[in-house]
Amino acid sequence: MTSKSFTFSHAICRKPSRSIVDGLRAVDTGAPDLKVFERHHQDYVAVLRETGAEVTVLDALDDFPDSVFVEDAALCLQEGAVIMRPGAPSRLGEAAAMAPHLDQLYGEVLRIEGDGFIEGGDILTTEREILIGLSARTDNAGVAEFSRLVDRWGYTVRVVDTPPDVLHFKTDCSLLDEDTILSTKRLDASGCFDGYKVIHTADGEEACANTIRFNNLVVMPAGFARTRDLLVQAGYDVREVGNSEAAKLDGGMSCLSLRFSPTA
Ligand code: CIR
Repeated sequence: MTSKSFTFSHAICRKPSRSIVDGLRAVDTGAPDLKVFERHHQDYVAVLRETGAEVTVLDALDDFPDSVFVEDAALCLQEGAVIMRPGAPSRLGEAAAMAPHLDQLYGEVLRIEGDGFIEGGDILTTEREILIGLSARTDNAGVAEFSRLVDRWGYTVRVVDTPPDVLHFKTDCSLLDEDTILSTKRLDASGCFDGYKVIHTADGEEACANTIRFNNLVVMPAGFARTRDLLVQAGYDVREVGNSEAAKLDGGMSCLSLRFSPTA
C-alpha cells in the first residue's frame, strides 16, 4: 500500500491579510485578531517544515479576505492539480490567483471551467478513492466536471453528503493514515466511511475534526485534549497549533495549506 495521500514533499500557504476581519463566517463570534492569526499561521508553517517539506508562503491578498484558506482554491494530486471554482462569490477570484503558482510546479494543471462549483474543503483524498461532499459550496455540476478531469489519472470519485449546517465535508473529518479517518459521530453516522477504520472526535470536541496528516505528523487545533489523547493513544505523533482566529471564520487545519508531491 502506498501513502501518497498523506506523504508530501511540498505545501503552499498564504499569509492572512488585513482584510481577514471581513472573512466569511456562519455565525459571527467576533472579528479575528490579525496579529494572533499571524502567530498561529507561523506556528502552522513551522510544523509543516518540521517534517522536511518545502513550504512556500505566498503574500497576503487584501482583495480576498478568505484567501488564507488556500485549500479551497485547488486540489493537488501527484499527477497534476485542478483549479477549483469556489461556490462563495467573494472567493471565486482566489482560484485564478493560485493557478500560476501551481503552473510552476506541475506539468499538468487543469481547471474547472463550467457552471458548477467545487471547493477543496469538500474533497477528502484517501489512498483508495476521492470522497467529495456536496455542500452549500460544492454542487453536482462541479463534482461531475472534477470527476471527468481526474478520471484520466485513474482516480475513483465517490459523492457523499456533508451534514446540514456544516461548511465543508472536511470540516467534520480528516485522513489519519491509509485506512483510518478521524470523524465526528454525526458524519460517520451517514455510513460514508464504511470499510475504513474510524476514530471519533470526543463528544463536545467536534470542532477539531478538521486536522491534517502531514508526513509523520497529525496536526490538530489546540484545545481539544480528549481527542488529542485518543490520537496519541492510537499511536499518532500529534502537534497542536492555535486555531482560535481561523475558527472564527470556520477554518481549521486543512484549509490553511495545499499539500502535494508533484511528480510531473
Ligand atoms: C469560508 O467560509 O469560505 C472561510 N471563511 C473558511 C474556509 C475554510 N476552508 C476549509 O474548510 N477548507
